[in-house]
Amino acid sequence: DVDFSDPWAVADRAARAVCDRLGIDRADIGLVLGSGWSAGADRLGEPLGAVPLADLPGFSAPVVAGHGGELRAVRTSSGRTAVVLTGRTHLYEGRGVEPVVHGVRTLARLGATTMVLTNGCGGLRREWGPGTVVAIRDHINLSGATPLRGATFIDMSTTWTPRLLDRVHDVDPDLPTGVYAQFHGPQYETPAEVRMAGVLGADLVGMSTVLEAVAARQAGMDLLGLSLVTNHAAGISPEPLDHQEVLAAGQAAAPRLAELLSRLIVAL
Ligand code: R1P
Repeated sequence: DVDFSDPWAVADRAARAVCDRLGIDRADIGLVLGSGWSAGADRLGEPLGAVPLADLPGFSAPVVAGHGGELRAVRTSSGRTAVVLTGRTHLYEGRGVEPVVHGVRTLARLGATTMVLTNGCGGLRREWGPGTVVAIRDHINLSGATPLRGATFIDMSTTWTPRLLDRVHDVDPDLPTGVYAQFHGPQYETPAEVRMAGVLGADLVGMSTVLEAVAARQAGMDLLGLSLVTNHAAGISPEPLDHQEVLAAGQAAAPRLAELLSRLIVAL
């Protein structure tokens, strides 16, 4: 395993490896594609190349079914370079918090100033059925972790960049916004935990995204978050939760998600 005692040094090494392997010299936009979103990588623009995540310093192959295992570079129709991670590392994998945010830090070192984080999640609102896409307006960190060390006091009052939310609404004026709460996982939430999250102001529950958002803010990046509601959260739905259901909702929504991302990437 890589030594993350200096996480930015590992990010520098990974960024150099990306440039060497893909023949690019920088990135403008970074994207992380979560559960349900990986098909979106195909419609973002002209492919510039791909490399298995496991080949890059500090990265490893995704363990979650439905996540892709590549870093891809794409030239968008507006002439910008987007670098896409088709999978992510989760806190519950037990490798610590540094690998969870390593993708965001690598993108920051590549020069990306805009980060798009996507995920599949449980929904607390009955009116948001499986397949609903929700733009993240704010978040709650229930993971018990942070990627920051020491007295690193960063402002989180506009973590999810309002200007980027406006751009999303230019593309789809009807897209709802919500508050995402990150649990540690990997067990799904209990009905009582979901009720707690709702009382605290959450609309969405999942096991990713928030720690990456903290790292992106530390790096000064603008941030957009998109959640695919794959199921109603525990207690909202009477059905037991199952990752197969998450995968099926993602597959069903894939063409719509790809269309949304392809329009967004030029609007950002
Ligand atoms: C659970 O079904 C898995 O899907 C979601 C949850 O966080 C969890 O890993 O994955 P993403 O958040 O990476 O989309």
